[in-house]
Amino acid sequence: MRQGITQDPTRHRQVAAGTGSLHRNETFTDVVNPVTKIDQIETMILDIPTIRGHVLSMATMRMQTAVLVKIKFSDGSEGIGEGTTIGGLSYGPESPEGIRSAIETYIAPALLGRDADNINAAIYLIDKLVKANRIAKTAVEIALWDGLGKRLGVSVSQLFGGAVHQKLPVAWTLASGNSETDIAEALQMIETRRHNIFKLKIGKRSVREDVAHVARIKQAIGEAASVRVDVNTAWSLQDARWGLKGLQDAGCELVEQPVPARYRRAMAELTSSYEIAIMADEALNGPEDALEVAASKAADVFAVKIGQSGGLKRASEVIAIAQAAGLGIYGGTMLETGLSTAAALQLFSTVEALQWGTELFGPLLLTEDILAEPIIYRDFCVEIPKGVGIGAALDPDKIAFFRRDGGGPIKAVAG
Ligand code: MUC
Ligand code: MG
Repeated sequence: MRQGITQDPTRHRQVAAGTGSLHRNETFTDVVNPVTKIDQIETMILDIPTIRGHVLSMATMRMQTAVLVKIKFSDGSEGIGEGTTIGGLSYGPESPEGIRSAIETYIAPALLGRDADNINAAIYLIDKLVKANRIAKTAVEIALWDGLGKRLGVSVSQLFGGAVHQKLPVAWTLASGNSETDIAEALQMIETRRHNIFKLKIGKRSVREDVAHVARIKQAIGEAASVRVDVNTAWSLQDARWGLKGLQDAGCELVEQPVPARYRRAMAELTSSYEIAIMADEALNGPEDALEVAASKAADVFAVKIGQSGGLKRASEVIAIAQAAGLGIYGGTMLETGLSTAAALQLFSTVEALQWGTELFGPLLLTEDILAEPIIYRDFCVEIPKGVGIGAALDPDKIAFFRRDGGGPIKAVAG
């Protein structure tokens, strides 16, 4: 345990509520209605095995690593958050270790002693002090929303204006690396009514082999389910022209991020040249990217990820840009545990039209989820967790079991 990250004492003052006497610099409002402060921020890394190898173009996952954040507030309330990426540093610019370090070293010290109820003030402060590091910011922001919801006795969806869905369609990713295994998995998911939307991970093999793999799976499942693919940036524009032509003919309905994130002109060419929908994922890092992608017509659909967007508030801004531009919306995932999945569901439940559904299946890819009450998946949908805050509580035994360091959280504590 590391302690001793202290805060400016002028910002943090214990108010003796109810004593009837005002301390120096205290106002009557402080005493009657004491401000809840951010008292302690704790981080930890969990390593949780996946149920099978998850083969993506840039990495094969056998383990998912999540960074958890617990915030304790001065009134005794708590909030929990998560920041998770995929495949170490192979998916994006933040690693689990970097996420934890950004929180401990820069974000937590700036927030200690601040007003816990003013999440906008916290977001603006951190954006000023910390550039990029969107997943780290997301983990902390989720914990702030969770704490606020719990103190007010409402769900985070309520804080975002209210849920308009109780459940949402949820896709499953077929990524065993083997067509026959993928077909068996898909048929079982359809049979048990768990999923009827499948996203296939491609981009590791040649374009020709990938198109054949997709065609085989689509043929095997027929009209019982829809098929989409995610190339995770693996193709050149030339590859993508052949790939899209073949995928379209195979009955695939959407291609996610076929070319690298910065190839906006290539994305625009593909979007205007084929009927098959083009979805932006890695290209969308917050509202500024969203505006650029929309303005340059470089996608038909946005995969909105709360972590990649920089938090729930920034994700809601990405959603607003998609809505204003008339683009489709898809609730994306970084294959997070139930914690961040619950937070994302709170936000997506407030969005009227999610034309492409969601892929918020992260907990199902893990050998065990870390929530006391698992998120419910049935009838091809995921249910929005009920309860206050993000609607999720951690299972302490599972946290203890999957912690990378086996104990001793690193804590920043208000002095
Ligand atoms: C991604 O790139 O979209 C989402 C589902 C899945 O299997 O991988 C992720 C990442
Ligand atoms: Mg993707």
